[in-house]
Amino acid sequence: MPRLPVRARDALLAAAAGLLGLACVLWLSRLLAERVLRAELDADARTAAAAVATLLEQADGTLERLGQGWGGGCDAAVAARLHDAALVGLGASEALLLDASGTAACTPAGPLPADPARRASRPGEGPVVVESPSAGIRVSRRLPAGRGEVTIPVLGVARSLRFLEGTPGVGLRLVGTDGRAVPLAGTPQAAGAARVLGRALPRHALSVQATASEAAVRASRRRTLPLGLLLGLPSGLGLAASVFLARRQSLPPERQLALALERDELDVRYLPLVDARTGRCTGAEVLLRWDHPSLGRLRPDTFVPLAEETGLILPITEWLLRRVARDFPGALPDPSAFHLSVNLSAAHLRSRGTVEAIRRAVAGAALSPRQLVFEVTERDLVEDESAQHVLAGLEEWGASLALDDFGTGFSNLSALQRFRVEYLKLDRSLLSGIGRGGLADTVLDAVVDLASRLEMAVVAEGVETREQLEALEKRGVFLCQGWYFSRPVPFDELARLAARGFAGEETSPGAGPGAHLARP
Ligand code: G
Ligand code: G
Ligand code: MN
Repeated sequence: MPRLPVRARDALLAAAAGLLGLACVLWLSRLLAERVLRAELDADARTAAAAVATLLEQADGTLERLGQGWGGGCDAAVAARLHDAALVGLGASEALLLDASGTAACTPAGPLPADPARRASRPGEGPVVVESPSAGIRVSRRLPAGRGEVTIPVLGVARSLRFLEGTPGVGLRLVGTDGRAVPLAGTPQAAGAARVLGRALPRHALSVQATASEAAVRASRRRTLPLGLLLGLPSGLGLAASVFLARRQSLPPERQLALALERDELDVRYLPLVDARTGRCTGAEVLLRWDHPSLGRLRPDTFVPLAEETGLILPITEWLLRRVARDFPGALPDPSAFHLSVNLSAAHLRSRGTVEAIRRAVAGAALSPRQLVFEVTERDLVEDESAQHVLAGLEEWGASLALDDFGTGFSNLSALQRFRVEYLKLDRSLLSGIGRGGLADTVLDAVVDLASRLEMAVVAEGVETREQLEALEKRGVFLCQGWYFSRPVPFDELARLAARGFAGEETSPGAGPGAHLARP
């Protein structure tokens, strides 16, 4: 039997589709992580900007009050004012008053010596931020009429932004118009941040930026990863399964048939053969069925031609015989007198290994070759060497031969003389117009006459009505199969029918033929 496993290409395609599905969902979870992180940074920046704006406004007010009425110099009264304004107003212990030259300064503790370097570092007009890691942010204000400048540190900013300290890798900074950045809280991003979200202060030329490091970005992705996997794995698996099934469905029919054999999708039904004289079921014809995964139960005329064309009919018939050998004898009342007929095709007659394969398939079974009938159609009964070999081999083994579909093709009568054919099976088309005194009756007469002259037992196929049965009986044809008696049935049903028999009306009214049409 040919071994036809799942095509590697289908499996690979399905796996690729599954991975693609998983990747898409993971990518979406990554997008989600990015959005969440950005929303968090934006909220941080907004909160911090509001806090910084409030502090700067307070500082502006304080600076204004300090500057008013200062005429230069740094006596005890000025220092005390500076101390009160800074400390009381802003909680800042450091505050600085610079004179017009910008060098001499006054602190809450008293005068500072002139320092040219200090002047050089003075920024321009208006409230500004000076970078000063120890003191934090400084706010400065120029005094009117060039009297000098007042500057104080804005403390408390970092204190009010403590909320950020729990998030590693996330930091806040204040950025001036010159682009210089002062760290406010959290983790300062020294070597450039992976994500930056800024918020401008409404009344100062400053903005607050919330930053996240690469590590923080990764941590955020890690948070959405379980969700991504939870959704992505089933989606990926589902996608892989659908692709695999779609590939299976789109397989060429001959591959589907080969897989059917491998996957046990084939089944058999038994069509009872009845002797109308006694009503006894003396045998049955084995018929194939295919439970196709998407098309449902198929009858053999839809796939047997394909099986014959591709040569798959050989392994299929071997399977069928193994199945018959397994079913037999079941609960048959008289197994040794029972005949089972199996259809052979032209491919069987062409293959020299047929007899050996058949013998192997039923070896060890309770079925003897005498109980087997092999059906061959007229068309296939050609006089070539291998057909002769096969038919002679079957005969030698002890099996019988039936000529199927008789009356449909051109009968190769010379072939009939060469082979020992026990049965002629009248094709069911011969019965269709019967009993109306037309040509159909004449043809049936001639065929039955020919069969009896050839000294073969005649079997009528496709007996559906009482009229057909009577027409056959009138001509001496008693072996019948057809829906009048029974549809093809599973083996246990066959055994039941054989035990009960098909009694005629005269012996058992009501329970006779046709009263028990079994499912096909
Ligand atoms: O059961 P149904 O009427 O569908 O059968 C249709 C045809 O399929 C019949 O002509 C019958 O001979 C053929 N068939 C059924 N089973 C087999 C089989 O096992 N081998 C071959 N070669 N033909 C079969
Ligand atoms: O071709 P072959 O003789 O192998 O096939 C016989 C087929 O005829 C079977 O598939 C069977 O299902 C079908 N058959 C059997 N009895 C009847 C019947 O009474 N009417 C019709 N229409 N088909 C039948
Ligand atoms: Mn047949």
